[in-house]
Amino acid sequence: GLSEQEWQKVVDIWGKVEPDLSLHGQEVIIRMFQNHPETQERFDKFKNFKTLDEMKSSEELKKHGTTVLSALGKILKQKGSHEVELAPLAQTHANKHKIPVKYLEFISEIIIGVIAEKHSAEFGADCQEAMRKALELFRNDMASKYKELGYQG
Ligand code: HKL
Repeated sequence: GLSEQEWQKVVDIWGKVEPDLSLHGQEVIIRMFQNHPETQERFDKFKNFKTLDEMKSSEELKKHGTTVLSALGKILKQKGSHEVELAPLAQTHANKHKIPVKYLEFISEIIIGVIAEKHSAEFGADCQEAMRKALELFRNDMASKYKELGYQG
């Protein structure tokens, strides 16, 4: 797990992300689609976007990005005691969307990259390390739930 100090770093940096959640969210989704095109295929409403312009001008994409980061923020703020928040998310991502853990790894690295770009001064090596650990814990717990639900992920 993470130490209290590490959780504090995670929660603090998230405090810098939150005022501009939709901008961060939009960036995360677009970058995930560009770096891992197979992820775009998973969304009926986005899979036909071809250009960066199309992605950038989609209010729906922006809204999705905002919802994803908002859900993630709620989880991170639980500092590991996220069972209640995580369970329904694992349920839909296993049974309905069938999202492999590998894709959760993709989005985790992209989230770290986007924060690093937008908040370089506040997101030093130790803070990045704490965030990486928090996202690893999130993924591990998603993976355990996946297995309970019979999805190998
Ligand atoms: N999704 C998340 C979080 C993540 C940081 C990791 C998260 C948090 N999702 O149709 C839907 C699809 C969703 C959602 C509705 C869909 C397809 C999908 N998601 C795919 C992914 C991928 C693969 C491209 C990845 C890596 C990923 C990661 C949160 Fe995800 N997602 C939703 C959500 C929420 C906003 C909704 C589901 C709402 C829900 O299940 O409530 C219990």
